[in-house]
Parts: sequence; C-alpha cells; structure tokens
Amino acid sequence: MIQDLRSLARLATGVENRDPAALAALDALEPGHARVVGITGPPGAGKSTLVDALAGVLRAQGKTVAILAVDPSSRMTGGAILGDRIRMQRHYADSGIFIRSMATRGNLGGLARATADMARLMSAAGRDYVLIETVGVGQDEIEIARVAQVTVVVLVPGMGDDIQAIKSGIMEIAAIFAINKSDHAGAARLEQELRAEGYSCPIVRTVATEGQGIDALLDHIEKIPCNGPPGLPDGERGALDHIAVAVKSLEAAIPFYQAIGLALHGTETIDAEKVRVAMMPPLELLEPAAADSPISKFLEKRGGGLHHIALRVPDLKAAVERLRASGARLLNEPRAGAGGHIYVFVHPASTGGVLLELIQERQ
Ligand SMILES: Nc1nc2c(ncn2[C@@H]2O[C@H](COP(=O)(O)OP(=O)(O)OP(=O)(O)O)[C@@H](O)[C@H]2O)c(=O)[nH]1
Ligand SMILES: [Mg+2]
Repeated sequence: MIQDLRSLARLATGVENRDPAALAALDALEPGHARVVGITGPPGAGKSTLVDALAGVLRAQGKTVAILAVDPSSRMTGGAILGDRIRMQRHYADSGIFIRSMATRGNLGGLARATADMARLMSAAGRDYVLIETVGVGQDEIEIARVAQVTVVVLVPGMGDDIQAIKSGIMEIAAIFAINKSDHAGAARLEQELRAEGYSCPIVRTVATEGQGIDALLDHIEKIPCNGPPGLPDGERGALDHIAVAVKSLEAAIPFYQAIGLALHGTETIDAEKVRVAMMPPLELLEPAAADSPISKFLEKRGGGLHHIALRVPDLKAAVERLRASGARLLNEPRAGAGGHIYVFVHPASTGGVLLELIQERQ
C-alpha cells in the first residue's frame, strides 16, 4: 500500500501518461477496497460542488477520498478544470483527499482505460472512496462513467424536456439520480417525470451549495444500485456480463447490431490480447489487432462466431479456488482487464465446450 502522497502523485502521473514502468508497478499492487463512484450529468449541473460536498462528509467520517475530474469532451480546456481545482482548494491541505484532473488524451477508450487504472491505483493506495466527475451529455462519455461501481446522474429542475434528449446516454447507467439545485422550482416535477419514464432508481434532492441531501445521497451510494427503466439492456447487474463474437471486421459487423437496436458503447484496442473490441452490450465484438492475435487463429479455424461467454460471479477468488480443486483448466491467473475488471478464462474442455470468462461482480 502506498502511504506517501508524493510517491502516489508520481505513480499517478506515470499511469496517466501510460508509462510502462508505472503500469507494471500498478499491476503489482494488491487491489484495494475503494468504493468507486461516478458523478455525471450535464454541464453546470453542480457535479463539482456535489463532489466537494460528498468529500467533506466522507472526511468528517474519517474516510479517505480520491477525486478524479475527467473531461472527455473538447468543450472544456484546462481553465474550467482549474476552476474546479480552485473550488476544491479547501481540501488541498488535507492529505486524506487526493485530487487529480484528467483531460482528453487520445481516444475515448484510452481515457476510459486511464481513468480505470487511476481508480485502481487510488483503491490500491488504500483510499476508501474514489469520486469520478465526468461531464455526461451523451453516449460517448458512458465508457468513462462505467468505470464506476455506482453512478450518480446529476440533473437539475427545469430540464424535463432534456430527459428525452439524454435518455439514450447517461440515463441508462444511473444507479441514483440526484436532483441538484433543488432550491430552484421544479424539483418535484422532474422527479415525477423520471418516475413516469419508468426509472425506479432512488432519487435524491440535493442543494450542493448548502450541503443539503448529501447524507441521504451517501446512504444510497452505500447501498446496492438498482436497474434502469424497463426495456433497456440490463448488462450491469445480471449474471451474464457479455457474449463475445469474433468477427473479421468491426466496421462491417457494427451496423448490423446497431440495426437491431444495440448501442455502441465504445471501441478499444487491448494490446495485451492483440484484439480490438467493440462494446455493444450485451455483446462484445472482437477483431484481431495483429496477425498473431488469438482471434486471427480463431477466425482461421472457425471463420468467426461465438468466441466466449462472460459471467459475473460474486466472489471470483472463491470460485477460482473451487474450480482449481475440482481440476478445471484455468487459462490465466485472475487479472485486471479493461475497465479494471478482474477476470479469468476457463478452457472449453472444462465447461461443456464453450470458452468461459468469469468476472468479479462489482461490489
Ligand atoms: N442554486 C444552486 N446553485 C448550485 C447548486 N449546486 C451548484 N450550484 C452552482 O452551479 C454552478 C455550477 O456548479 P459546478 O459544481 O461547477 O457544476 P458542474 O456540473 O461541475 O459544472 P461543469 O464541470 O462545468 O460541467 C456554480 O455556480 C455552483 O455554485 C445548488 O444546489 N443550488
Ligand atoms: Mg465540474
């Protein structure tokens, strides 16, 4: 565990810059126990003020906090992030709060991965809470918000009509809604509209500038997240995490699945596995990223098709121990993949003929 703030800051910079030595050091760390909370919502909704208020309450409870302010859009430059920093400067003297801004770097998948690694680092460093602020206006930012175990979507009164507009984006990953600026008129109406849309998540009214509703919000954050409205994919909570299909070309395959209504949540290249991935919950499309990729071999042998099924298990470590004891063939030691998930592959010989990926259920 890293206690010393200066070494933590140095390692964080290395992880953000994707420095191989820093990433290797991160991989060598024992995983931590942090609760990773995403705070997302439209520009100006009061996300930073809310994060600041949450951090204040957590510190008063003696808990340590890391705040990651991530800006995936080109909307903001360093100036706005600096504004957040200044607003949060009351925390600067407090070593129990570690603040980091992360701006656009490379593609979105890259930023999501860097954010996931940063959250993992903060957890390994013993932080109790990692609060990730992202501006969430559309589908694009979802990947970053998904790094969190619990996502709070911050809305403000008077934006009823906008619910439709942002519905296909961040709304579907909300575990909790915070109606911030509830000192303004229209909070009750917004709550009714959310219910009318079919959202069953907890809805908490907050006035972040006054610290109102923060305890209630924290209570919900500590509980289990709920599901989104009916009819939306429920890829987050079920035992099935995803079904992976090997394809020759992502570009050729994606439109078909979009045509049947699946949303593209992002693409990324996983260098370690030599594979390009398109996330289209509940599917994951896999394309070889190199001639010697395992997916190339799979395509040669079988011409594409079902590659593996991924299931979430509540206690991966215990499951692995039981599988080992029963003689099952595991293909790797449990390790962290994209988004910080811990996973292990089990050989088809042990599973009835299908390659099986087991993923630690988020806690
Ligand atoms: N009246 C009122 N104003 C609030 C409340 N919460 C935040 N504000 C104000 O709203 C403005 C925007 O707050 P921020 O916390 O910067 O909002 P943000 O969502 O982080 O903004 P971006 O990061 O730029 O997207 C600031 O002037 C805050 O003081 C609230 O509960 N009530
Ligand atoms: Mg902000």
